[in-house]
Amino acid sequence: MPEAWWKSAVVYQIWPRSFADSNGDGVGDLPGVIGKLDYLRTLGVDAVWLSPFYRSPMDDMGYDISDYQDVDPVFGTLADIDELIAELHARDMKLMIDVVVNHTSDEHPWFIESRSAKDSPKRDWYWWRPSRPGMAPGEPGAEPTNWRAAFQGSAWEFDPATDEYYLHMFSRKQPDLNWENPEVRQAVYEMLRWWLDRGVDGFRMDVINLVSKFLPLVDGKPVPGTRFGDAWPQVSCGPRIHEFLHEMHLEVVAAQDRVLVTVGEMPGATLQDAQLFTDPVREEVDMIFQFEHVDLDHGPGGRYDPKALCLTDLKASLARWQTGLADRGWNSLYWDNHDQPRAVSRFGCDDPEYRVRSAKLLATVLHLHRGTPYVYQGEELGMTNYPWSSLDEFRDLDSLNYWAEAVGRGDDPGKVLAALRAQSRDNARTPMQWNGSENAGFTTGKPWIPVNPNCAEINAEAQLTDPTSVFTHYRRLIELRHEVAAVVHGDFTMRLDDDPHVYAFTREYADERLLVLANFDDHERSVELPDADEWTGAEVLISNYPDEPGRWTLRAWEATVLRRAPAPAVHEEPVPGQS
Ligand code: TEU
Repeated sequence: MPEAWWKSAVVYQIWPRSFADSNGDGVGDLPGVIGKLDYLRTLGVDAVWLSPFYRSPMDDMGYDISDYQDVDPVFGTLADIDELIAELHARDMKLMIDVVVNHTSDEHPWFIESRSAKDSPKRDWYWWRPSRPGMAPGEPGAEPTNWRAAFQGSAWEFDPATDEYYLHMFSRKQPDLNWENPEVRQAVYEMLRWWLDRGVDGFRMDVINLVSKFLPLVDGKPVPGTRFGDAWPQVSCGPRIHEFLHEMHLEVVAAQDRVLVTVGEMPGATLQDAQLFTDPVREEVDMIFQFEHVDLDHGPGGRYDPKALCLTDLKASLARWQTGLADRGWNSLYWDNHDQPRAVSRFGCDDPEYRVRSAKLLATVLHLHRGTPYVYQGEELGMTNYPWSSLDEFRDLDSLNYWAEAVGRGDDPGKVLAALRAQSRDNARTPMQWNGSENAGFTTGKPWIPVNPNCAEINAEAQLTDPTSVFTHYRRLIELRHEVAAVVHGDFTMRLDDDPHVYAFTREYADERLLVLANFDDHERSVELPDADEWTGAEVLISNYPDEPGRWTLRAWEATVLRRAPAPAVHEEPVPGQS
């Protein structure tokens, strides 16, 4: 097999609902995506990860699928997907689709059949349980376990048709599939092979570490402020997870004669888990999306209890993953996706004075790590969080459910809104800012979610031809990954571990060495490296200041990458008389 192409690739994530609307209905669609492929070619990315476009009631914006083998009419048709695959391949880009197989929609025919009767042939395709012993079905507190769903409330929904409950780790419209049943697994593998036959090049697997649960299902530790318990330790990376992923690899991936890419989204997975999941000899997945670094600004109350990020924690975390997967396995690298607030507002500074600089700094730091970088739509423009001012602007069910829960228990609505402003997933979901017109060039109709008013300043049209733009900086970073072997393969060493403001590391490959220096602060910071002398005269590979970088005195949000050129080859003079 040739070397895995995804090791030197940069992947671009498209969340189709907010990318580009071709028909004026206010919702992004597949023809809209196809119309922007030259933009992606200009950026230089190698592959697209396309978030769900399948038939769906859209309770969770497409992560609740009612037909895995069709396109939702709001996004287009199967013919559009075929065209997208062909147009991507014509531009030498790959397509990774998002597969959501921990759960289906409650409107999927499998679930409709399953819920119809206790003796339905598909009953066991989902997790059905009677009420708690001694309690009447449907009575509050009679749920089979005390588990809380990721989107608040109980993880069990009572179904009066058969007087039993079904499990849903996310919304009640997302019942969990029972992977213990081999028929379920075979149905999933068959569906994935069908997509490979259509030409897709790989899969991003939604919450795939939840498909093996610890049995029996038992109560979790109480979650403060709720009447529920924590389900996570019982459903995450259960005893059969490696077996299931290996089986999926054999049934779906190994049979192909081309190199595919698989990435498992795995909230709660540890580095030790990742070392197993991504070890190539185990044949499970190529890489995982881990959450450790994006959970560092969560307080004791979780996502909606945000606290300031401590840079030394971030450095320690990412360095552990770099080192931990250095010999076996592979990292995925990301700041942003459709579930996270915008990185520049969260880890950088979205104040106009430092927005561009800090967006470039974050990009530089991430793209110089070892692993496969993921760019989320709009990140390459330095798009920011939205200035939310009232609840009616939000669309995400997680945000709306959190509001209902928190305000319902008496939390101050102002405080709840502030938490959503910082942490809502809708920050990532406002429309892509193509130009400075009223709807940012996203739609000619009424956008399904508000457009960020800063599209007048932050938009693709203005940045494409500007050599100082965030877009141009990303483009150059992507080029570096393709041109400089040390960026892809180099060993990673964290430097200045305890410095609270400066993120510094080296990459080393053969005789090529890179030094990355980044100041996460609006004040000048100086750095002292014991081997500073060795970098005298080193080439500046990329920097976010236009003039000669400060080197050992870093200005506000300055990021620089230095390259020590390989030592010139020594040519030995042939000794006369010897051949
Ligand atoms: O996300 C899984 C996940 O655990 C989170 O990132 C989730 O957004 C968070 O718990 C909410 O607070 C995946 C998808 O990426 C997400 O969009 C889906 O909503 C979720 O699975 C269910 O399919």
